Amino acid sequence: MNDLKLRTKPSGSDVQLFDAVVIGAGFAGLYALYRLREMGLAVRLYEGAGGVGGTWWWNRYPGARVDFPSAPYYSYSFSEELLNEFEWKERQPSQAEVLSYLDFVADKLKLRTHIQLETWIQDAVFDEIAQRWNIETHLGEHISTQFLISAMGTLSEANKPNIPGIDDFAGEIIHTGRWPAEEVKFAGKRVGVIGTGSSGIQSIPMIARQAEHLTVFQRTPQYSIPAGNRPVKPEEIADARANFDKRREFMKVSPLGMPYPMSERSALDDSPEVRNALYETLWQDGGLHMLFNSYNDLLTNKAANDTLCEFIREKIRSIVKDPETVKKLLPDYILATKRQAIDDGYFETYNEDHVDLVDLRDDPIVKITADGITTKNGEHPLDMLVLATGYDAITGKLLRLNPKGRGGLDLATAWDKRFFTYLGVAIPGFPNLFMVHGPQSPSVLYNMPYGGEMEGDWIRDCIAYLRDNNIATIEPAPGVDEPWAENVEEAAKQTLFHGTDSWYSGANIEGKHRQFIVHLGGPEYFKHLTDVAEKNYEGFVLGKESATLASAKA
Ligand code: NA7
Repeated sequence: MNDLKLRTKPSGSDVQLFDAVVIGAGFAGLYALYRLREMGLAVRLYEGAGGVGGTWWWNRYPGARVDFPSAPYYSYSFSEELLNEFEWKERQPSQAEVLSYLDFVADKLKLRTHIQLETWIQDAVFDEIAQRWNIETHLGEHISTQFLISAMGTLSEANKPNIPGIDDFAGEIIHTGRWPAEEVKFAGKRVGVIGTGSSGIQSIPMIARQAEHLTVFQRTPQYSIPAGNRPVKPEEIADARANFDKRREFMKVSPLGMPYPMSERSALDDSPEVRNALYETLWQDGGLHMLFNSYNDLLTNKAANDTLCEFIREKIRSIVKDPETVKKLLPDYILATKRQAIDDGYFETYNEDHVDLVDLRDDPIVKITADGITTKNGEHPLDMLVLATGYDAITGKLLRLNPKGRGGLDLATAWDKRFFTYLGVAIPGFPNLFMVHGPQSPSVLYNMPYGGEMEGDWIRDCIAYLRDNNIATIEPAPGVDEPWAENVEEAAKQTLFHGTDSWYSGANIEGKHRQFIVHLGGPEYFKHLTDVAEKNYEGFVLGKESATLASAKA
């Protein structure tokens, strides 16, 4: 089967020809489009949503915002012009502000004419004779492209929980990752929220402000840190603009691609008094940087991690008044090994009389009915249900597309036993398919806009190399995925991430491989990418006889 040559679709005048097709108009897809256009390729970006923005288009749930003190750092780092011309308003920008930034970028970089919105790619098959990808959209359009770039997002395939009766609910059901553009009204309604990850924790206080009654269904209590959001100060923006180059230097060496220095001290170097005083200062300031500006071993040393766990548990005890609710809210996993949440008054919300917390570990959901949720211990009548139940993260969207590579082998079959890639950017058996933020790349545990730029640059340079050397195809050599998987595993083993069930390791989706799919090497990872390129794409098989470039024909 593997040596079978497939010509998958008849070519004809209705087939649109491109050098490269990018899927997804988030940070990563827009950047890839920009760079590939810049080198003169015929490129089209397809996006299912009605606008650019990717995850920031879909996640309009109340309270959605960037989770580290980021303005102006949760943005593209490559262009001084973009930094100088966009006026950030909040330290941790809201979903609406990030979306307006990406709209500004799409206009500024003149990307819109190359973007086709409201179009889902529903089929992608590699044609081994033409050495090109044949693509079909949900509108029935046929496209032939030499290169296919997946920038479909890591948190884009919503997880609808498999709860008996979920489709019987008579009220409105909304997933946080598919939030409608028009305002959702909670006033006068009995609302249920399932899930207390980042999305639940951000939205619960906002929903509680309006709803007549709110019931939160919690499976795992979380450590959450105050967001500490505030208007960005003019001097912070001025400083970022004045230190454009310095900021990029910092990001390059930072383990997480962040533009500020990280602590170099162990949490165990300080006395409990000194340590708690530092935690208190950072807690008051707010934001995820509490994890990195405090100590350098919170994610590598369990004893160090325990110190911050206990500090936050103590905060929960002091904020929440009802002792039974406190018990339900106290987390006991290794802090930050599940996605760390930030909040705006989350724990305080449980002091409100109209807010109830159901601990699903003691009182599990039995079924959803037309009128609400039935748990082991009772009925919870609801008018509206919010699913803050997360995503089939990192691999979900690509697996839904399920591209077919050499010999007609589809991705779901190829990844049947485990996820494998080379460098997190390519998959053996799938020539000329590149992923940005793919499994086994740093993706969600790195500054994503910056990581996306570096991966986008690598893909651009790779395509330029192929073009300059008259090479038609590139794909990982047989066997290179195994050492790469070991490399990913090795980096994870240096940390505490291995100890926790999380979506980083597929534990949130029934039947998904239990495999840690985030590369934690940070700068090491990007050095590896550069080394491979400098060695003329070591570990890849390069196929001669270049397919004619659509741009060359034009
Ligand atoms: P997460 O972090 O995956 O959180 C999902 C939450 O939903 C989490 O509390 C889950 O509990 C819970 N969950 C999932 N399935 C169920 C079922 N079947 N029953 C009860 N509870 C369930 O997704 P988020 O959207 O919050 O966060 C993703 C964000 O990370 C993204 O938006 C960025 O802000 C960063 P569990 O912990 O698995 O026990």
